[in-house]
Amino acid sequence: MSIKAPFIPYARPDINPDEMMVRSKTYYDQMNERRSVRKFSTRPVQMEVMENIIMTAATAPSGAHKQPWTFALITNADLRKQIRAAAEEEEYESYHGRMSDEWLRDLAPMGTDWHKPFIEEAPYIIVIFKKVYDLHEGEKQTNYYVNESVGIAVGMLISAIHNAGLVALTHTPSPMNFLAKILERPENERAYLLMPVGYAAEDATVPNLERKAKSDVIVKYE
Ligand code: IYR
Repeated sequence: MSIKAPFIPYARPDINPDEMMVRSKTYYDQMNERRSVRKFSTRPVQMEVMENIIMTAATAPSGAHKQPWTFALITNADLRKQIRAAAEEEEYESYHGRMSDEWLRDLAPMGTDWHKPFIEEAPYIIVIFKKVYDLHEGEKQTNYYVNESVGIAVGMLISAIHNAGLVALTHTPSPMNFLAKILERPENERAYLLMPVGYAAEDATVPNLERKAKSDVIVKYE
């Protein structure tokens, strides 16, 4: 574990209220530009950029600081081919019977289907694994709030990707146990999400969606 000293002083540099206002608005405007993209360019991205993005995600808070995650960063063509084939097989079944009519109706505006070419086209695939428990020298150790912890880390991953000028898709092939098998992950790891990362294809489009208004998002108790 990574606690070095019992407690150490901590302070953030003081930001004056005007600058705070500007920063909060600038960041909101920047994040409000983010969109999930389903068509990727094959244009390369530096490995170190990807490492920085992932290490940003790994600064996330986690239950008892257990950091219950592994980020598989995949460029290997053969693995991508296998992952795409397995994902498309599962997704074909989902779109042809496993998903309810209501679900398919709700998804129709997103223009999704069972084809997942982005798994081979994007320069990187990140598969995020949650560690349902830790394994230390063959001994099981409990992790806490694993879904919350990994969800927070993925949120931070998405912001880091957007901040770097790249795009991503939160892809949830279902079921996704094939990922741990193909990537030969240890028994304590379960796939949480698959995320292609890179540049949007030049002809990429996104659905013309609106986000909820402030009044629909925030309920104040003053
Ligand atoms: N997992 C499928 C279906 C899907 C489900 C939801 I909810 C989405 O927001 C998008 C897709 C897929 O990835 O296509």
